[in-house]
Amino acid sequence: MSSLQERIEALKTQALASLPKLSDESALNDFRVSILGKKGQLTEILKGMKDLSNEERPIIGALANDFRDKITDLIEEKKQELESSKLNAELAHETLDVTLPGNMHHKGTRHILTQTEEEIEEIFLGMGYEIVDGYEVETDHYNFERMNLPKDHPARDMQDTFYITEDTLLRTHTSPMQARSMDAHDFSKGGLRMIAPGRVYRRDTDDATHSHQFHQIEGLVVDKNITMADLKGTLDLVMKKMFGQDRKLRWRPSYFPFTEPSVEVDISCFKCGGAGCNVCKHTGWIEILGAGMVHPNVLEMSGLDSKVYSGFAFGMGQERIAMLRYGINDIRGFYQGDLRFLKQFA
Ligand code: FA5
Repeated sequence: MSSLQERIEALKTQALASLPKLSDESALNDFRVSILGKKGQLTEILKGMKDLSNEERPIIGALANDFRDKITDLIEEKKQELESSKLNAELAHETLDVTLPGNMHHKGTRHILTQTEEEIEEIFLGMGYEIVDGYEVETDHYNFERMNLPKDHPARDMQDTFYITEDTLLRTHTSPMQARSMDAHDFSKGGLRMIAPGRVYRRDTDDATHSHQFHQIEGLVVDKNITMADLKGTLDLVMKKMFGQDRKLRWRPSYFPFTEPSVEVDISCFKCGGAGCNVCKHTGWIEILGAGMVHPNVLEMSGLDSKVYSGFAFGMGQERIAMLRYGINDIRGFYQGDLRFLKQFA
């Protein structure tokens, strides 16, 4: 046997013994370079080929080629084996439990007063009303004078408020939107039907049912031949939609300078159904809104002929409606931002 053949056989024995012991890809790469690289052991051995006889050269060449092919295949196999065991180790380490709860994102909810307002708006939109926005900072002119409350009118005392200047104030009710809507409306194209929700202010002492700032929804319909029957039919329908078909309404004569006749509307108590309890102060009824037929002076101040046009108007307290619907016994809960209160209405 030639010495080259012996060296190849020895290299083969040694390589086959070392290969299984390699435990990572960089060791495997070093191993490959040490045998097959430019300065590798097989390359070195083959340099001796030039000294062989013509008979020996093809035999040794075939032997070397065999060894190179075999060791190349084995290195490739080992490489794949190392890669897959590395991947398996990573997978075992990074086990993902898809049944674990995810990261919950807290989702807020609309305020109960907003929800109440939207429900009422929905009902009126269904009846063809438009929704208008008003100004919380209002003029004395629109808040009082155009509502038939001239300066020094004693009924102004019922709605004292915060003044910014002598003629500019925080509005005490949403009623100024009656005058502003009539001013803006083109009556040659037909009647006016609107509601105006919004925040109002009064110099009231805060207690369980009163706040110095609260919300109202104004309603106004002005057209030819509007009568009190229209007002009664409209409010009957809206209140039954809000509070249920078995609720009864009671109409009491009242006084507002901007309506004539004026009424206050009570609803049969949601808690006792009319028998009398602590919620309705043992009367069976709870006051819910003020309303009436638009005073001729208010129509005339908007340039309308009160012999041709008539209308009805109403103003309801949003907090009052929400309190009645959900049995809330303190108005201050709406404004304190206590999540324990607010989350009940999510
Ligand atoms: C008015 O404000 C009239 N503008 C309503 C009106 C409009 C009558 C159109 C006729 C025609 P009143 O002051 O009664 O009326 O208030 C109406 C509603 O607002 C009350 O029924 C009540 O629900 C609510 N409200 C009044 N004052 C307070 C207060 N301090 N805190 C909370 N809600 C209040």
